[in-house]
Amino acid sequence: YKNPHYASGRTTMVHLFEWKWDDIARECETFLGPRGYGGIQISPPNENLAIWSRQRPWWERYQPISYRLVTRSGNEQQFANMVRKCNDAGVRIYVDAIINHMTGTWNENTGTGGSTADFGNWGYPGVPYGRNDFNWPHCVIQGHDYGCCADRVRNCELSGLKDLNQGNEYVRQQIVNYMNHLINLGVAGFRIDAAKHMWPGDLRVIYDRLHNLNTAHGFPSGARPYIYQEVIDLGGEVISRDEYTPLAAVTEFKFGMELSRAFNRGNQLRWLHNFGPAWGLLASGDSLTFIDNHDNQRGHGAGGNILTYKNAKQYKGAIAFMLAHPYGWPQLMSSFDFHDTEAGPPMDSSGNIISPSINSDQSCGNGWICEHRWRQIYSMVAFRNQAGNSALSNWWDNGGNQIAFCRGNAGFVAFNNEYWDLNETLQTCLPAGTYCDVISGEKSGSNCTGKRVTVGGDGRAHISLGANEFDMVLAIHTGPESRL
Ligand code: AAO
Repeated sequence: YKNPHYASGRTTMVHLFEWKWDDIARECETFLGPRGYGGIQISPPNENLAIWSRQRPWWERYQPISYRLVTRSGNEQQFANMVRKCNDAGVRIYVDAIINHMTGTWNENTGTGGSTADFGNWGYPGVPYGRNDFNWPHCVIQGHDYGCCADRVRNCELSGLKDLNQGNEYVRQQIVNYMNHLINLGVAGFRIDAAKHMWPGDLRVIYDRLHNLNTAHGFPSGARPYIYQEVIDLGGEVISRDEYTPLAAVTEFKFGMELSRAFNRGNQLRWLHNFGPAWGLLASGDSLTFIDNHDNQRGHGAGGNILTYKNAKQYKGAIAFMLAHPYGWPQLMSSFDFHDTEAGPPMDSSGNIISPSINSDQSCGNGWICEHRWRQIYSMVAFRNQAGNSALSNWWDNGGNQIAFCRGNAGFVAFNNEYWDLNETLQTCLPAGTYCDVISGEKSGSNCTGKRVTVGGDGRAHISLGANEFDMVLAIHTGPESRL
């Protein structure tokens, strides 16, 4: 369950938060496939409660009302079409699976596909679930439970969301049926939402009943779905991520927290020389890595002081480090612009999501940020693909916030997070030649629109990164996007 089954040479996925299936299908064909992206985490595809009383917030999608594939993102036919087109473009689909719970209690009770709920009786006829399918007696997780009481964290409700009992055979089978339906439609894996709130033994039973990936979508025979479990573990709680790594991969929240701190100048970049398990991070192959996610970019979930698109220069620095560094399986965030932390995606007055528009410079409009379309970000996806499995080598630092390193003989990257310029001749490890920096610009025919770097026969090159430049990163590699 720890292999993403990316198409060959691909390494990185992006969370297209609240995107519609038709838009994702187009994005796979026109941008993500050609640019070397490996996969997409999609918003939950199963029917959720439509919460009009809160102006259709983003978080209504974390309130399941049935497993029918009907949401604001689209219906089952659109879903199937998206998966087919993305797999054909070499881009895998990973589903955000909400299997810990159903909705909370609200005054309104109709879902995005017309299913209803009878909250007082724990009734979800669209599945169907009834009172016996939930944990009993009824209780709600309190903040201090995380420090003392694993049984309460797993058997009580997460903020009032009706808590399914995955120890119940009927419940397990409904969940397995839902996930297998998605596998049959060609998805490559799952994010397991709120995994901390489910018993590892129950999750193991569910995972082991999942089908192999669908060979008609290009997966090798016998391939198991990629599973990464959302377990927030910053230390100090009774439940540890280590209870989940024997099952499948885990979201590593310490990763983005530490890199946000460093690129926010709360810690010197030079200390990153041994970033990875030496910092208390999971083993690399177990670790789904990211800077921000849809929760902590807006103050939900864990964290605080997480870098996001709102601090663009620092954020792009942290993202470049994530993508240049060999540790983990990286995931990028692709956001819609927000000021109100509860607000849903761009939508019209009927609640329909408004598609992103694409500007002439490849960026998005209509309220969508599309970090994955920022040159400094997609260029580093190509860098990571080019670097492959090569080890980190030739670490250099100035004793403070200027660092540089190589990836085998494939890539070289430098960072300047000081208040003064970086001007050094450094060992790049690359073959002699001329390269375009893929951060300040790109290759255009036989020219560079940004900086040009000349690597000598000894592998050394003069590197310049001004403190006041638009970006704090310089990156060159042996792929066709950089080598002249
Ligand atoms: C909404 C409303 C609620 C309402 C509820 C029911 O906001 O007012 O009661 O509906 O009707 C999302 C939103 C929720 C939303 C929910 C359903 O974030 O606001 O509730 O949809 O619509 C815990 C879980 C973690 C979860 C996170 C948000 O462990 O799994 O809370 N994340 C996922 C999704 C998320 C979604 C759900 C789960 C539910 O990614 O989008 O919720 O499907 C500690 C614990 C964490 C815990 C946090 C927050 O974290 O460790 O496990 O996360 O507390 O309760 C420091 C600590 C850190 C600590 C943190 C916060 O950073 O180091 O450990 O402080 O205290």
